[in-house]
Amino acid sequence: MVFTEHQEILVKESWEAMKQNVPELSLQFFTTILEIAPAAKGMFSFLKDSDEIPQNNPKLKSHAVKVFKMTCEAAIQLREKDKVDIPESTLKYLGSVHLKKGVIDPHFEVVKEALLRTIKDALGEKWSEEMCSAWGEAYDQLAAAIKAEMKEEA
Ligand code: HEM
Ligand code: ISQ
Repeated sequence: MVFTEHQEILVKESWEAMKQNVPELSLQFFTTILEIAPAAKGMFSFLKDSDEIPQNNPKLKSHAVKVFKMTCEAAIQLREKDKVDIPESTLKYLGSVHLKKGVIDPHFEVVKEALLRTIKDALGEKWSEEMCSAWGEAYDQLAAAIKAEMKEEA
């Protein structure tokens, strides 16, 4: 599938707007993941031992931001080179982290849904269907790269 310049711009611009409010964004993202899949809670070290989602956990924030940033970077790479191009070392590391935590393919759909819902909530009237599918496509390609690596390592 061709990733257009317009799609790249939609992703980049919406990320620029959203990153102004990282604390809220990361909490919302996480809350949505757990709404869709409550059982995922046990997988995350920063959630395991608390009843609620910690409001001010630096690790939660920085990881959540990485998911957004990496998806945004994937969009740029798709537009520039028609493929997701993550450094081998990063991919290997992410493959092993997710494998070790017991992440399986259907989980990727949960995170996708949560990501897209979070974007919609964050952007309000700036949100569009087209923007949503641009993020969705970039995420799918990024997820495919991580899943492939996980299968290699399994
Ligand atoms: C950790 C990204 C999908 C669960 C991480 C980390 C990153 C990341 C950057 C932090 C690694 C570190 O520095 O230690 C991504 C991206 C994804 C994705 C880009 C999809 C494209 C998923 C899915 C799940 C998941 C589908 C399952 C619900 C986890 C868990 C950790 C983790 C449990 C470890 C957190 C901890 O306890 O420290 N992920 N992830 N991830 N991810 Fe993902
Ligand atoms: C890690 N992997 C996937 C999704 C996440 C959401 C919030 C924090 C960390 C994450």
